Amino acid sequence: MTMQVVFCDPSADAESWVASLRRHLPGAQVDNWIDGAAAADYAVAWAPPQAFIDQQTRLKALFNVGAGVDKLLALKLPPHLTIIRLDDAGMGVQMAEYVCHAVIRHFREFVQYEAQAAQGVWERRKPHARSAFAVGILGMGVLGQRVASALRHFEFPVNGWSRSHRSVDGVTGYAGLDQLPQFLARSKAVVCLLPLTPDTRNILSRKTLAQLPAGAYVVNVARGDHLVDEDLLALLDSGHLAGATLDVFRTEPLPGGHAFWRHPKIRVTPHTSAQTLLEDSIAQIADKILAFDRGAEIAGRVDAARGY
Ligand code: NDP
Ligand code: OXD
Repeated sequence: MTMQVVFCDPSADAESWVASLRRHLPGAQVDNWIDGAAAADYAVAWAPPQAFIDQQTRLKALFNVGAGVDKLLALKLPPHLTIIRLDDAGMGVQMAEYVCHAVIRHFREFVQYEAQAAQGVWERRKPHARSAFAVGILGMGVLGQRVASALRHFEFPVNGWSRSHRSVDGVTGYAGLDQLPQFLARSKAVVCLLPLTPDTRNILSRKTLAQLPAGAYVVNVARGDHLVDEDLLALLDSGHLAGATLDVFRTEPLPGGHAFWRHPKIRVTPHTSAQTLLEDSIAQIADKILAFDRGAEIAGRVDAARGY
């Protein structure tokens, strides 16, 4: 029987994605989903509508075209649906360069140098001790580990926080809520790379951000709902936090009137820290579909009960 694959991403250029899937899976029948389409064996989808899930009743697995599955898990899914998320697929290196850029920009005081240059001021600022500038990464999964290794390349001390204990070369590991206060107190910059789950929603709040050392810097590249916007603004305005680089927001696009756009200590980018790359993603998904179909073990299985 010919393998049936259905693609569904209402925000994508479906023609290009379907064409790439067809190239990588020449033996399969690949179609873009339309309402009422026949049920397929495998789905390749990003943020599909509930009707897609309700109609695709015989899926052997759904391949999520992204690392985060929060939007997918917010749907009503059949309890035993196998979900596989993207595993790096070219996002790790992008995330590493984005986070290193944000951290180094703050650590090396480029903002201040730009202000000086605008005034024609030639003045060296006193260097900061790198060994005293530990960067804390919330979420030491696929992307967190890639970012950690890039930061280590620049010889920053790195702290990592995860749900379970993880031993990562060159990283001081912390796990669970019990160890979150120590992790925060020892991190001069904090980078959020957690999945959005009931346990991690609002994790960057006044309570946690106030536990960072005075003058700390915040980078959120995970999901907007991790951050309590008003709490960040209050701690920036009180002077406890030095600044923030934000790539993700509760409402995207970030509404025109949102205070983040104009705050002098906040830098905003449009959910671009690690973009999903068509060819890398489809190559990975196609390989995994074939492996799954022959019964082989594959990486990136989502545990829906855990939320990631
Ligand atoms: P992984 O699933 O590989 O890693 C998740 C990490 O978070 C793991 O280390 C996990 O701990 C940890 N974690 C989960 N829940 C908790 C918790 N309650 N307490 C402490 N630690 C927890 O995900 P990825 O690294 O692939 O991706 C991370 C997120 O990045 C995605 O979910 C997505 O939201 C975001 N993202 C953003 C992009 C952007 O462009 N802005 C692009 C791609 C992803 P443990 O190791 O113990 O399991
Ligand atoms: C993802 C994203 O989760 O693009 O992959 O945010």
